[in-house]
Order: sequence, then C-alpha cells, then structure tokens
Amino acid sequence: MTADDARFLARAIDLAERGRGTAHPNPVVGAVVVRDGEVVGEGWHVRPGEGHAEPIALAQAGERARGATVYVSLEPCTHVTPRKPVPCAQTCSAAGVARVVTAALDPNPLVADGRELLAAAGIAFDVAPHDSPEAVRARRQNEAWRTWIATGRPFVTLKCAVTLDGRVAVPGRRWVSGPESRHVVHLLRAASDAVGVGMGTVRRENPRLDARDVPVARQPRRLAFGSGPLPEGSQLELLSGPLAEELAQLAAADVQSLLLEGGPTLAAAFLEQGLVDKLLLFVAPTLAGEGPPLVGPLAAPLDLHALESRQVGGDVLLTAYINEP
Ligand code: AOF
Ligand code: ZN
Repeated sequence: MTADDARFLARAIDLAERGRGTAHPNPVVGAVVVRDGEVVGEGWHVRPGEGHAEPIALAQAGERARGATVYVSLEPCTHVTPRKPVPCAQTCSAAGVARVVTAALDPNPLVADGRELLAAAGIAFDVAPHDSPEAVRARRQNEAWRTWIATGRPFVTLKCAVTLDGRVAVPGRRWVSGPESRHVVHLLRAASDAVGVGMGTVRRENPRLDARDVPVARQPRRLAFGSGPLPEGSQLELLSGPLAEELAQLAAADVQSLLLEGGPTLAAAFLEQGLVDKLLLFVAPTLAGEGPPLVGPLAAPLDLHALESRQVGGDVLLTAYINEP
C-alpha cells in the first residue's frame, strides 16, 4: 500500500457515502478507476437493484480501464443474483483491470473470497492493512450492515447522557445534556433503523423516540423492551420476548441498526447478554451528587476499545466499541 493507494481508497470511501440512506439494506460502496495515476472513472452503489460501484466506475472509464487499478471500499462481489448476472470480480476481469485494491473484505456469506477468482483472471489483489485508517473507516462506514449480515442481529448502539459523576438524571432537571447534544441524538435517530428504550423509561417519561427538527427520509421503528402495558396513546411497539429473539426478528425485518436510549436496567440486560456493540456517552459538565448510574450492576467488569472523544456544545461525546465491526 503506497500513499497513492491510501489516497484513492479514501476517495472510494468518500464516494460510498453518496449512497447513504438509499443503498439500504445494501452496504454503501464506492469505487475509483485509476490509470497511470489519473482517475478515469468513479462510481458508487445508489440503491438495491441498481448497479454496484465497480461496474459504474468501469463503464465511465471505458477503454481506459484496460491495465488500470480499481480501488473499492468493499471487496468486489463474486455472487450472482437474478438482477445482477455478472459478479463485480468478473466485471473487473472482463474490463482488463490489472489490479484491485480494497479497504474491507465482504462478510456476506453469499460472497465468496474474491482472491481466487481475481488471481485466476491474472488480477493483482490487495487488501488495506487491517488497522490502517482506510480499513478502519471502511469497516465503520458499514458497521451496522456488517454486523447484521454476519450475525443476523442488528448492530446495537447504547446511547446515554451522563453527568461528570456518572448519573443519568439530575435532581430537579428535565435534561442532562445540552441542546447541541440533543440535536445530535435526533440525527442519530434519523440514521437508525430502530430506536428502543426499556419499560422503566416508558413509565417514567412516555417518550416518543421519533427524530425531530432534522431531515428524515424515514422515521425509525420505535420500540419498548419489557412487559406491558404501554401507556395510553403510546406509539411505541412493545417487544416482550427474550432480547436475542426479538433482535433476530428485527434483523429479519431489515433492521440493521438499533439505537438504545436507556435506562440502566435495559442497558445492563443488553450488556450482560453481549448484545451491545458500541457505546455513545454524552458527558455533561454537571455533578448530580445523587441519582441512577449509567448501568446497573454487571456480573463482571467490561473493557471497551477504540475510545474517542469530541466536543458537542458544552458536552463531550465519548465513543467506544465493545464489538468493532
Ligand atoms: C460490490 N459492489 O457496489 C456492492 C456490493 O443484492 P445484490 O446482488 O446487489 O448484492 C448485494 C451484496 O453485494 C451486498 O450484501 C454485499 O455483500 C455486496 N455489495 N458489492 O462488489 C457494490 N454494493
Ligand atoms: Zn458487486
């Protein structure tokens, strides 16, 4: 991997983002065709049933694809579907491509390792080193899809707002975090396939859980986990079965991402069953002095990875993974 390889992969990853929102339930994928250091074709997967990223970029390149390198954010597919009779690996070979560089392997069980297919066609194949910035970005870009396709359950993000002393409520106040953080939460809801809370939170706050004051293509499914009844007029769906079974059913209905918004009992239940993949913690500059903790008692301490922080208004948003994609 040269610096140019990294740069063109980064471009492919950027292009993939143009399919965000429309490619679902497919992953977002971008491709760049480069000949003699010059970009001669670009493409991205717009929506299911329409072209994959590589054939679109290769069509743009035309004859210039011969001897070129294809940079693609996700490994070229090898499978055939009624709508797509030619796998992308084969399209690359037919176009006379010399080399394929990808940022992430495809965890879809339908997609076989493309290495052999490409090698048989005399195409060099490189995968970005697992911990390189491009590889990490490409996997995170499709983190929900990767978990959903590989495990048959949604990617679960636990989101909480806490005080500096780790409380999820402040006596006498309605909100823990500031308005900028609450805006980010509405963006997160709009980007999630489902949003859920526990029945404790439903009884206390009767939340709506819809995305408000942000552009929404499609409102998330709004879920309450636990035993009913729901309050009169609640628009939430009540899910009372074992969590793992409820998640499998959500996945079967194309729910790839679930945003959990508390509280401590539900958080502990999901964490104890290994069902949380990512934690988003909005930390507000307040000492509550008393109040419920972020998470109820756990059987054993839990270590997270890839901890990062960023400022959101007067709060700090901490991100960490339990299961990195
Ligand atoms: C690629 N390039 O642009 C995309 C890929 O239903 P299909 O036939 O469109 O296949 C979808 C699967 O193909 C998807 O789950 C993923 O494994 C792969 N997506 N592959 O080579 C692309 N979107
Ligand atoms: Zn493909």
